[in-house]
Amino acid sequence: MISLKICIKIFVSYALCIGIANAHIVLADQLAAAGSYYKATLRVGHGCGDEPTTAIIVKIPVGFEGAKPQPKFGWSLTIKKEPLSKPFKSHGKTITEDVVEIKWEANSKDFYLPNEQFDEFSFSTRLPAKSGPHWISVRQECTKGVNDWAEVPSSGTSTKGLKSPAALLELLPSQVNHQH
Ligand SMILES: [Cu+2]
Repeated sequence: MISLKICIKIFVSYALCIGIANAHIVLADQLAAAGSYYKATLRVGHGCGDEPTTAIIVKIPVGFEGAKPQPKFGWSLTIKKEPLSKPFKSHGKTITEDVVEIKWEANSKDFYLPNEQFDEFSFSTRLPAKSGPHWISVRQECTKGVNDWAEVPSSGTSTKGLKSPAALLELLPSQVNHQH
């Protein structure tokens, strides 16, 4: 698996380096403003070994509010909700439970994602207000075998040396304090 490193300079003083693995499961946009509404696009670069992908299951991290999947033709959606330890307000209503898991599953083998191809699975969410790195765990199921993209480095944000890292999202401090 090849990976290269790119550095992005934001504003004058804020520089971030992010490892872009062209395989694995990574987010198309790995930088976002804390507290903003964000479209998370998970790019699935390969199958399990040579086996095609049959399902993608995303664990929505704590603090990511109101996650909503983008449907995919030929794939069924399952959305799992759980009660929140800290209810929050949205559009004047108190939200007491929220989405914790989204699953896309191919309806038949016609829709399996072959190892030779890539695809994207998206959901929208409101991001936590606190800046810093967040890791999104993804389970990839194939006709044979499973990849658990859940490894997180003990410190920092480099995924070097990790066999199946979780998808990294870096939240930048936001100037705007918008209450939706
Ligand atoms: Cu990979």
